Amino acid sequence: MRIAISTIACLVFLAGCTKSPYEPEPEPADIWHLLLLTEIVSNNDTTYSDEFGEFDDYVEIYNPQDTAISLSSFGLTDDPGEPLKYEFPAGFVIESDSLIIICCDGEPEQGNLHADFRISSLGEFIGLFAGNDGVVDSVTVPELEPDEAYIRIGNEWHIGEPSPGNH
Ligand SMILES: [Ca+2]
Ligand SMILES: [Ca+2]
Repeated sequence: MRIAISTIACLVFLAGCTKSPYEPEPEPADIWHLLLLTEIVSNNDTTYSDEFGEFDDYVEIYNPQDTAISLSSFGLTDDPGEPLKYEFPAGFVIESDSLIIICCDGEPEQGNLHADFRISSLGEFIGLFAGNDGVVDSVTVPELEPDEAYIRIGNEWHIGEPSPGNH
């Protein structure tokens, strides 16, 4: 029986390897900047508190599209090798022209929009991924002082005043 199973597994593997070299690769989904990272605070003393009154690290995300976008299968991460470190809740939608805040507090038990990682105030990569389709937006945050924000202005990033949930 063990031999039979391994033979089947081998055949399945071989079938996967016999794809014609002349078939075009599927086009990658056009997801770059579908949504934008707009503001990151990694050293939050008094800027923004979550629903428990805690001043946590946070990431602000903006939907610049004309339509609402479902974040099912999207992930937020501080590790490019683990795109889905935080997975958005199934069915979660970001409305058109709207901003959302994800608390990066390492306290996923506090609710849907709490990621299981924190952002180093010394600087760190932050990326928004569309499942396995690739990166939607990413930035390397520099070292930040208390209550400084790393903010997107157009396509450039600057250290500035935080405006959580607002433009
Ligand atoms: Ca919290
Ligand atoms: Ca903002």
